[in-house]
Amino acid sequence: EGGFDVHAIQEKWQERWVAADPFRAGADADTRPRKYVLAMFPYPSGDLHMGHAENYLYSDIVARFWRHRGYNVLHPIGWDSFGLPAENAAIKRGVDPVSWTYDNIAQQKKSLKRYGVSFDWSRVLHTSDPDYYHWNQWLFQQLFERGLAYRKDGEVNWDPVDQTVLANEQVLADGTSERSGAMVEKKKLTQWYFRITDYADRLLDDLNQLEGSWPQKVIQMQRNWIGRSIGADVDFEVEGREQRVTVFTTRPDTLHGATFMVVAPDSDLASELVADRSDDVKKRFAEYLASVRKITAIDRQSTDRPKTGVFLDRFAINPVNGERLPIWAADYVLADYGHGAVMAVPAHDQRDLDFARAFDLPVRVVVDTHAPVTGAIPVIELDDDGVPIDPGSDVDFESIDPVKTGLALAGEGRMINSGSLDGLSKRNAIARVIAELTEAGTGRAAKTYRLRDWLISRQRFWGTPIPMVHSQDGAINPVPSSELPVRLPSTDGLDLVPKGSSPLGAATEWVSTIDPLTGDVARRDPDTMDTFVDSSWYYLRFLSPGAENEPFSRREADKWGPVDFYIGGVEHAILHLLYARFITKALFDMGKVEFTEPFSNLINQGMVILGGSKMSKSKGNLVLFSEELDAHGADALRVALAFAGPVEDDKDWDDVSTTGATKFLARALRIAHDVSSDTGVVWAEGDTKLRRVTHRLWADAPGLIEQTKFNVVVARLMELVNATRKAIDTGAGPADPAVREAAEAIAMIIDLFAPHTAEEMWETLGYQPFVGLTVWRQPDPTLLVEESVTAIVQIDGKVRATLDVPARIDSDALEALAREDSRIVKSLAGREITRAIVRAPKVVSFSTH
Ligand code: ANZ
Repeated sequence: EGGFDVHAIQEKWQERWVAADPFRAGADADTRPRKYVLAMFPYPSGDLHMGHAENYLYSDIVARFWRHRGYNVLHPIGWDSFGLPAENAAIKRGVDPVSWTYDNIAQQKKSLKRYGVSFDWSRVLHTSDPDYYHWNQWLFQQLFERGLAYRKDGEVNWDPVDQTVLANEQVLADGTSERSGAMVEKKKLTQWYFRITDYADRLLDDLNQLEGSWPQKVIQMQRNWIGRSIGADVDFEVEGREQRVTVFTTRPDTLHGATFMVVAPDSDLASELVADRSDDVKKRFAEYLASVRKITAIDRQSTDRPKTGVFLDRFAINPVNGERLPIWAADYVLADYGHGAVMAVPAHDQRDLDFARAFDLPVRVVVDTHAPVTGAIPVIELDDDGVPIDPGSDVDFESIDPVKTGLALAGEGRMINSGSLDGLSKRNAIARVIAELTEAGTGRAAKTYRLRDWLISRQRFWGTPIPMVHSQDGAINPVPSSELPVRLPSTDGLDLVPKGSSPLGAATEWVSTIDPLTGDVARRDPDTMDTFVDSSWYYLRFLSPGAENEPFSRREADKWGPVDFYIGGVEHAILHLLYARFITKALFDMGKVEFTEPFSNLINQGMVILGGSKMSKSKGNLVLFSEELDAHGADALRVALAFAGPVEDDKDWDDVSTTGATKFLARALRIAHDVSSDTGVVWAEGDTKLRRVTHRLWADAPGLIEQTKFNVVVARLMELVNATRKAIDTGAGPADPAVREAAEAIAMIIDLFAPHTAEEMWETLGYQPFVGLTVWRQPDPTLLVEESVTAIVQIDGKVRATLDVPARIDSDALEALAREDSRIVKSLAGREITRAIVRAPKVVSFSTH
């Protein structure tokens, strides 16, 4: 189409790029300022799809843009090549995971090269290469030395289909596995964890630095995930027991309203509390526990499930008033949040109220939610259940009694029935009670997080071996650093089908080793690391791709880090970004980097969808990248995608027009052919109208790209191409310097979107390659001043005034100016205008009869 051989042009420039390597990041001697542009690296599961096409287009636009602004740009690419798809293919089809992975990588590399992305190909990494995962092992041991990697016995999420544990983050809201879709089960296992909770406050507080540079939605998702609650820990004595029970509460102000205590049935505490009770109590508890184990955590917290529970035949003592509180076990209290126990305040907490009503437990109001926040302290009397009977005000307490209405009083008000707290506001009551508890040694201010430690052990074979050895006496020691990397054994002859323990455990020779400390016979840890470990620091490895004695060089990290622009899908809004932020902070604490946040700016692109729905392999509606490249060529695909809409929006592939893009590119290229190839033009002269269009684009393009309004820049290029064509055909003609100036601007700016076409134009215009390395021109300010024209104003066919107006004035504004003009007002002499014909910007014609 358009008379140009798109594929020939594409191949020509790709060969030249390979030969000259123009997009390699500048070395030390390069004095230009630096920008580090990174797109999330792909997973090598088969061919790339249009979502990748979009991702790498956007990072390429940004990378090319900063080069054109005179920066030394680092734009690397690698592969996130460990993980389940290779493993599942190996199991299903009996293929070797190594060749499956590297064949797919080769295919994806080929597509990205054909796409004309300006990567620095000298820095390619694959996380499944031993010289990469070596440093995962190093990282693990560094964290281990600092107590940030540890083993814990605990309830883990178990995927019964993939037969592996999952991080909390991999369990979806409906309780299914993000990977296999199976309903996730709970299982007790000893596993390795990274202590990300030590960083919870920093991970939360540092989000403030990212405001305005990261999508607000992502910041909010991270905040919610970390989920910090501020309140107090309160210690309760338990009758007949040495140890106290501690509860976490966000409402210590309501402590006088506690009427019972609830513990999580699946907590160790619950088992301890029933251990010395009667057989009957023990039996009822055991039955209840068995029924609870079948319910997911999500269902357990749902407010509309009927409340269930068992009385444990024990009593706790309220530290502020000595009251005896019956202790129950109920599933609405979770074992792994806070301390797995709550002080129940049914008057002010809905779940506690539902439970109290179900089991007929007392309810006591301690916050008068109708009291004015200032003024006298209300005096309220209580009935036997502690319910106020005489409000002493207009409020009809019957109508708000939680026991009758079933509605907890969650609002703010003044404290009542609370001893020393009476009359205080919530805020002051919280402060007072925390002071009193602290003084008495029965409580303290406390924070609780939703965030859990990061479970990193996986019972899979295509991942980084955990670099630890277990000796027969149970000691666990790191493999000496001189023996790293611990390489994966060959999977030849191993039964790879998941069985709940790592298949690597069956690689007998590999597993048996020697304890580095004692010299005794020992076993290697057979588990591998979660692949999110690999991607938590890969952006640093790109800085020192060949480093043999360290994961990356501190000097290079100081020069390039952190990443200036990080571009990828919103599906990574929580896990990957949180882990990368955590590991960056841990590396900062180790003195390995000087920054604490890995990604200064984050851009989330929308999805490429098809016919309104998500593309997926299972639906069979994947649009394959390599096929689209064959059909349309790289540039048309790139322009069509860039033009399809705002970066963050989903783009329906049905609406993306490669035909329009192809025509536009042919028009641009034809302009280069039509103008003179004399590079020595001076363009102070020439068609001013066209020059204004060119210079307005020079003025606006940088800001538009920085705001990621890529589609707007494409539209503005289309405007410039059309204006140039018009000047060639019906205006100043092809020899006009302004036409050549416009053609050069088109080549330099279109390079962001259509680099092959841009290079071809540049060469046709008589320049040496590469246009991709040119620095953009500055706009001429005199050409940006709004052009003005003279408009005439007629009354009944006679010219009565002339006006100096902006050339781009619209009709309404012009008519308004004309009506207000004093000469016109005078000429009208009170007559009424019956008709106005306006042709902006030149003529306004009024009739008065
Ligand atoms: C007494 C109280 C009175 C509470 C009141 C709330 C309102 P967030 O904000 O989610 O952190 N809680 C504590 N540990 C729990 C657990 N393991 N499982 C279920 N619930 C638990 O919620 C904190 C509140 O949730 C705590 O404050 C506690 O109930 C409950 F008017 O204590 B509260």
